Amino acid sequence: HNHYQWRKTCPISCSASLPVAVEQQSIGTPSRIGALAQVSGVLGCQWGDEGKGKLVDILAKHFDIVARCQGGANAGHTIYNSEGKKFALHLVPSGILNEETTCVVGNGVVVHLPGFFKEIDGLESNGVSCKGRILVSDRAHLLFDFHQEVDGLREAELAKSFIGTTKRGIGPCYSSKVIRNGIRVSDLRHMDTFPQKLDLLLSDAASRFKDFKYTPEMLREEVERYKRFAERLEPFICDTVHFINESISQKKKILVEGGQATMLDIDFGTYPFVTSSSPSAGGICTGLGIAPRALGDIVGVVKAYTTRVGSGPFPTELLDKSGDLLRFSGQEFGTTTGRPRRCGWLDIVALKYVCQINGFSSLNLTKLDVLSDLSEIQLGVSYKHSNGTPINSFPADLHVLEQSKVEYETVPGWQTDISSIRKYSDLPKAAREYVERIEELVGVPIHYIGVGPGRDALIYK
Ligand code: 2SA
Ligand code: GDP
Ligand code: MG
Repeated sequence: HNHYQWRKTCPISCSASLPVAVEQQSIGTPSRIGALAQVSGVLGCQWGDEGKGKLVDILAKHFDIVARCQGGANAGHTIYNSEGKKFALHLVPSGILNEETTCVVGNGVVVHLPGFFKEIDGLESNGVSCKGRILVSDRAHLLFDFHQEVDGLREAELAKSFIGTTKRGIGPCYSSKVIRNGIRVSDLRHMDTFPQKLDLLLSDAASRFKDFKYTPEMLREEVERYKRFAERLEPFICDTVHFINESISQKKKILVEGGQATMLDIDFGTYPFVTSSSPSAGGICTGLGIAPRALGDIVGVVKAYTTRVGSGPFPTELLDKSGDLLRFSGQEFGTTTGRPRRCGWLDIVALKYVCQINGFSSLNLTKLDVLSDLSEIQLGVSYKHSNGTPINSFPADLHVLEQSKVEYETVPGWQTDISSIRKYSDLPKAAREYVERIEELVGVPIHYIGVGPGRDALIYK
């Protein structure tokens, strides 16, 4: 299908969600997976944890490079190798299990070095060789332990209106970056001026938060620690903007792995209940130095239902026992923090908004297997104001969003285990109808369907 055909077959007014200028490629069958564009991306369509890591791990063998462009160790990507061994990745891109892949941590990522080295040590001790395979941008910003402490202090200060961050220091580190006193990876090559820069950051935090204790001893210790980190990091440091663009000229294939998702985007998400980076398509360009025209396919990853961790609006949330059922059958607990995820029905209004922003060439519908026990499934297809008038686009105003009423379409369930099915035509009719109804409503084809956490549990449509 191309976008033109999709527009024609879409019964709902969905032209706005279709990027007109993007030439759609025919991709997605197992034999044509290699036909994904030279520079492709995998991005989250909801509030994170859609299963991006799994798709990136599967696609990695068709790419030379897998790159992260935003976020940091707030991300939690769970993947399984061919023996079924589980890996939870945070800063290291999900291409690492594929031995041929070079992994890039781009300029848009915020890097917590203690966590980064811990992650590498964990991978190495589990037989995954990282040596010479991970490049860290010299332009990436360093996330210090104090950023994490400040993250906690800010959340405490917000009291009942806390954001529910991962407390990984993400917001405070991007704040340092944007206010322009952040410290970058390249600064580790100038340890003479490093103490002054760090002193400025720590003094700033101490003057802002009365509970933030800062002593000269702390600075000395942190500087010593970072001298050691600087030495260890040296072989990883790279001008990744140059590397990526040279690789593009050499016709190497690059896959960009998004962290979090568009509904958590600093610009497009449910602000202020968002993360501090751009997990949508624009973040690929700013976070890696890739020109917009170089971007080819972008695959959106969307769960067959919706989950969210942390606070903020969630129009289709299920607060009753059906929400608990989804949480337990989907094992919906945070990969980084272990927090239970809020669960609800698939939100088509939000999904159409996200498709519009990102211009996806195809979608990966994940965790379809989790819905297998249900006799009926609901799709949130439109929002109305409390006075009954329709809401035509995803509202920026959280008051409007909180007071809006979701209208649902009910579709039958299939009540059969689908986890061992590998061919689209073998799925029960009701499952296929669910998939096709989503395609119809959002106007983007679903090329991949997840039916289990394992590497092989993917149906190519
Ligand atoms: P932060 O830490 O400043 O980025 O938090 C701001 C909001 O962004 C949400 N966020 C996430 N949501 C889902 N998954 C994420 N990664 C982990 C995972 C989360 C975990 O894979 O499970 O383990 O809890 C992630 N990272 C950030 C966060 O919940 C806030 O709503
Ligand atoms: P990410 O942050 O988008 O990479 O997603 P996470 O790894 O945080 O969360 C997704 C969870 O769902 C992980 O535990 C995956 O192993 C699991 N998963 C991914 N795809 C599927 C699927 O199709 N079915 C089931 N049952 N689990 C899946
Ligand atoms: Mg995750």
